[in-house]
Amino acid sequence: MNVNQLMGDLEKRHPGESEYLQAVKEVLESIEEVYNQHPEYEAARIVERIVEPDRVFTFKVTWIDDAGVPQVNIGYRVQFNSAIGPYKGGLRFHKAVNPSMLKFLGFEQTFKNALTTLPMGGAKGGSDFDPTGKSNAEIMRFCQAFMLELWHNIGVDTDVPAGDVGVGGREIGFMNGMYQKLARQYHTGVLTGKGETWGGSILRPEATGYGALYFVEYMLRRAGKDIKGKTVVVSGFGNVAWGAAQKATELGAKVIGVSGPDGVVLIPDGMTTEMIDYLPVLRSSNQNIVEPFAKKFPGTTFTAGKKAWSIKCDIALPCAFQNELNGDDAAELLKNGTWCCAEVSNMGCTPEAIHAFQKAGILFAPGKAVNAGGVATSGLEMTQNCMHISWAGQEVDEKLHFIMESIHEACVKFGTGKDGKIDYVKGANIAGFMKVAQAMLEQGTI
Ligand code: 2IT
Repeated sequence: MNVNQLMGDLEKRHPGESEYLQAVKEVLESIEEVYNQHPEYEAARIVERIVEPDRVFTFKVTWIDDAGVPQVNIGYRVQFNSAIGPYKGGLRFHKAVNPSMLKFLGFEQTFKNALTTLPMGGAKGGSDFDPTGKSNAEIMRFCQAFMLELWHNIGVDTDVPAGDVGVGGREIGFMNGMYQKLARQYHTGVLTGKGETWGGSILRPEATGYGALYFVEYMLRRAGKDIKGKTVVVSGFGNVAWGAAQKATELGAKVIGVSGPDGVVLIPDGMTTEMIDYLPVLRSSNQNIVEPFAKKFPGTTFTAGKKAWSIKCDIALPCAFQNELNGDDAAELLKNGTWCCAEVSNMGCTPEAIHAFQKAGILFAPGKAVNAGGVATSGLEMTQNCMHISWAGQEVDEKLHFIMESIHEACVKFGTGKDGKIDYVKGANIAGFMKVAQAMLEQGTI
């Protein structure tokens, strides 16, 4: 394999799709050495086949806003790879959604899902619909209009969407209701992230954040460190940041910072239960600003225009969006003594930031390993739906622990260098890639 040539060819075919090309490049660079030891992969042109999505659906979504005015958005579903199971992955509603973003996310999802130990292929979808400032009724009408197109292409054994940025339990509810009406299919397993009374798994809302902290615990334990008493900063204040803040606090860490697009809030004494409970309230207000947090809780301070990474902390947890932590942010964190960064968002760090962390030798782990507990618990939700049962929280939590531990072990197995140091990026990429590549090889050229 020649990474430069492959990237050149891909760029010609997908010009300007920067996030997608960035995600592919990171994986190809990490797997190059191992790939070249497998002539059978080269002969089957696995790498050329694995970087292209199986298919991309694009559709118009027309809906009526509260003023009675018709609005038009674009909807997408990228079915990336089904070698190890039905397509699986979230839906993102955000104004910046475009084919590049969804292809990068679908590509990442393919390897992440392979790491979970569960049989799920990779997909992603969403729309450039911006939930900011929308009423509940507008959200409902949009979700229904979106499903009016999407329902043809999904199903319990074909493609199972879930939430992502801008899509939580409320949106999944509106979409599930419309799916059932359109398809006249009442299986509970067509979407995941459902409410507990209609097929949702206990702990699915918390799972991304909880799983991330379990992974951080395994990583710290291996490095002879402990999370107790350490300072943690999370970015964002959505579902992922909420679960991460909750579990970090429960494990004895102090969450001293949270951020939004408008700025950062410093919480000198660490988050309280009341503060953690306030995060979903703030999120569902649809204003997309974090400043009200500081207004609500005396003793915390809001700084406009600053990022979470300006706060001095031991552990940095990007929980919001791709490329939210760049080279300058990494330099600032390192200067302030941060010694661990785990991506909870997908591709939360730029290549420059990752390089800076690795060069400094601090603990760093990539999103596809750290945040895989979310989709893994979606997989557990699918299992419960197919068995027509629901597991107790303890059972789901035990399974989540087991999955995160096995992902950590896979990273250690494939990422340990000759010097004994673990490169979690390499480990996660090789472990995920090898599983999908082998599955593709055994199923022929299709
Ligand atoms: O990025 C992700 O893994 C998700 N948004 C969750 C996907 C899922 O199917 O639960």
